[in-house]
Amino acid sequence: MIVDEDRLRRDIDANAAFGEIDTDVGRGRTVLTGTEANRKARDRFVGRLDDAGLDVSVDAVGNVFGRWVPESADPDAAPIVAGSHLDSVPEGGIFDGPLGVYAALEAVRSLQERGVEPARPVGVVSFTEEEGSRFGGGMLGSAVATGQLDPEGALSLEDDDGVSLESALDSIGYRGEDVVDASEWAGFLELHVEQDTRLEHAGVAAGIVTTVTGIAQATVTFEGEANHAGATAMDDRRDALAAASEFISVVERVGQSEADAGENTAVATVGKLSVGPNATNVVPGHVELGVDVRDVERESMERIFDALANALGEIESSRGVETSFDRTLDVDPAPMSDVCQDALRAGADAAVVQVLSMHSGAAHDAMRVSRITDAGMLFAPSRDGISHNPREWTDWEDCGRTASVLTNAIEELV
Ligand code: HGY
Ligand code: MN
Ligand code: MN
Repeated sequence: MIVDEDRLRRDIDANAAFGEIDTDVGRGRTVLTGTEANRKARDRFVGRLDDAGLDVSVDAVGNVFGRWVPESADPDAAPIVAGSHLDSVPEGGIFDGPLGVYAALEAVRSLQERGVEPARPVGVVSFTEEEGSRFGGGMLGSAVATGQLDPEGALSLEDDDGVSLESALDSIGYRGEDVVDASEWAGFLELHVEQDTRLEHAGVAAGIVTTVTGIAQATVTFEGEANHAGATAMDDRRDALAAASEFISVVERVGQSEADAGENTAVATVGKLSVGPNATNVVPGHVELGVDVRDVERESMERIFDALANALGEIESSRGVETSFDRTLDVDPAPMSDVCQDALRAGADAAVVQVLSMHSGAAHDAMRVSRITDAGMLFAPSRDGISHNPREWTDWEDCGRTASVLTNAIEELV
């Protein structure tokens, strides 16, 4: 194996301690952007970049970028960059993000230790707020790095308590200058856990991503009338939560029918909901929920949203509630570049690792980067396909094996 699997394991293990949650299944972490746990994870990563002799910079939205300019390289040549993210969802796993960040660093250390002489610089990046768990949306740092979101707009985003990204980054000392500009990169590679069972079921060690699914999210509200749960007759109610639950079953039904009609790549989810006043003896007056719709085809995502808009209209008239529907995220499906897919395939051949081509059902920073330069993704197997859950697990040998493929692919491109 051309990487030091043990050193990679130590990095991921140490990172897992930041924001570690108390769970009796697996190892979980909650590392939201701008928290103390996020600062510790960032500090450790910066320290490891320093140890490897990379020049480290932090940009205006906290993207951390390490740059290796070997003697053999033309310092002005466009770099090849690899990386991912260090933030997590609440009670997430320890590999989603950190595998890609630390495998990218391990690739550079491997190139250095084997005396490889790249003709161009190599970059390692950790993007801010990929999960969108605190400031909403998602893939925020990579959106700024690719000009799809302006830094000011990003910094003004607020969490549920009204805290801005700007003050959150200031509070941990990670609001820097300028912005990482991915348009200057010759290409970008992201190693990530598959978060699905296809590699495991096929018994194949790595996946090369063809297309990253499109993702669109919306915030939907239901305004009914809070009232006494005991004294209000059933037909006198405008129950916001009952209305929302009818909508939620439509989301599931429409997602399922689109999946059945296609290649089972369409998904639709309601994963976040708040209800007011949230008391057992009060008919709910207000509900706000988040909808997440994805597919590798834009058209099917729009068909799902059209069906949801119709359902809201029917629920409004049948239940006498008012609803609102605001798109909060909208990213087209992202084909990965042939150049990067070929480099990953060559990297797998060199490492004698069998690969499978597949789409990604999860969204990733690589989809943002693919808009302005060559981008590619490599998957490592996920045990039982579980992710966004402390049970998320990828064997250390698979981490090492896919990090070797990533390293070979970088070597192909530099
Ligand atoms: O939601 C996603 O697909 C990614 O984990 N942010
Ligand atoms: Mn994730
Ligand atoms: Mn991720």
